[in-house]
Amino acid sequence: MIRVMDNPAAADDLLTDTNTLRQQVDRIVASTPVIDMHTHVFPPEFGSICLFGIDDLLNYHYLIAETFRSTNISYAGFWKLSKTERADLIWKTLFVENTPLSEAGRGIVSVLDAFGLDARAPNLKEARAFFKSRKLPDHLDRVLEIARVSEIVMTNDPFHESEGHTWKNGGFRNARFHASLRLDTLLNDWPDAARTLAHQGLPVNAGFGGNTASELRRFLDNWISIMQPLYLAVSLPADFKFPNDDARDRLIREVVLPAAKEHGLALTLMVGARRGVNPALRAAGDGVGKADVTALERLCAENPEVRFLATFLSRENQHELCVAARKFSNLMPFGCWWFLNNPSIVSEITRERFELLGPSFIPQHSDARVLEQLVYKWAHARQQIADALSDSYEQLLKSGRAVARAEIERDVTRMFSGNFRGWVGLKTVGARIEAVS
Ligand code: RAT
Ligand code: ZN
Repeated sequence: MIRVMDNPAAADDLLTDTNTLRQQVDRIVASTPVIDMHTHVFPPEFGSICLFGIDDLLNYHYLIAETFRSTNISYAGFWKLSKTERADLIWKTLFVENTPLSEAGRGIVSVLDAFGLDARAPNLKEARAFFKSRKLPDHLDRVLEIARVSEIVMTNDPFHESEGHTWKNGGFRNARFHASLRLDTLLNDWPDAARTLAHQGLPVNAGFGGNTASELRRFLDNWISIMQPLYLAVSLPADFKFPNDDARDRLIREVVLPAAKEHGLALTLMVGARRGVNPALRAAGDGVGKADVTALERLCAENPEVRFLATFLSRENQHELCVAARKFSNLMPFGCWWFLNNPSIVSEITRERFELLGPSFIPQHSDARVLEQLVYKWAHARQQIADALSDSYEQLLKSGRAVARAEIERDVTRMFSGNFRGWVGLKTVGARIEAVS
């Protein structure tokens, strides 16, 4: 029985009809601006690594891996092609000769549809002409508007030369973009990183001799002041252990955690990638492995003053991650990462998280690499989040508690931006995006 009179102020607004409830949830989830807290998208100031348009969209490593399943081209033959030729081959293989049933394939269809382009076109002539005609700053605004993304967090690795030029020339000015300081080269490729730094004149060595740890702190401090990142981040292999008897453990304890504490920066861990399972596929050649969530629990337990954001790549780790988050309030689960970013799995994980964590998690990040991917990644994720949320509210209604529209808005805003804002201490409000009616 629904006791509407217990809260007279909200009684008029209570959604006791399930159809109306679902319509409201759909509308609010579709229109609430989101902070995309992990992407590989860059603003135009970053030059050639700011990817956009049909050729970059089709050269996405998700689609490259799928193309090899439906053609006989050799890896070497494929990589010899130009970007345009690869896009033509991917289009022909996945969209003309086959039906684009996969999530990455459907994503291209959603993007083309959003811009009024023909997803059944025999070639890329029309799509190329369209994207060529777009002025990048206006196009960026339009994409963010369609995707209802208010702010974007980039992935910025100080060892990546492609970014160096922009940072050396004063960085970027687009207030909707934020940096995150990525530590993959430092933590996963330590001998190489040590060599590169020594080459740059930093007195560090792979054996941690001399003042290596304090020099690395200086290196991080310097990049923190240049990038002003919202968090420090690293992707970790499926066999990541903590504690462990390796260089990564020392770097985490002696360099990364002290830097996080001193600068008040959250540490983002993305666990479960198995890099280079098939190196011939290049960026498309990484796999997935089940990781040990107890490593994350120990990090959270030993460092209560550090806020951790965590996502796991294996479906098998999702339940353990939820349980870990119930134990540690300095742990924020986020996103359905990479191979998990498929509607059926997003639905499953989001429902599991509602049941175990209520609204105290970040449901999704896009991981977009190409600007227009924001359009499909967010449209598709929003559909699953809205369905899962509607079902949760409906169950609540059946148990005797209706929700009001304002409460739905509060919950969705919390999950789409509030949890992240609070976690990383982000106060500025990005460009306001009007809600659709
Ligand atoms: O999801 C992806 O596109 C992967 O290629 C990786 O970039 C992953 O997201 C990462 O950040 O390491
Ligand atoms: Zn990523």
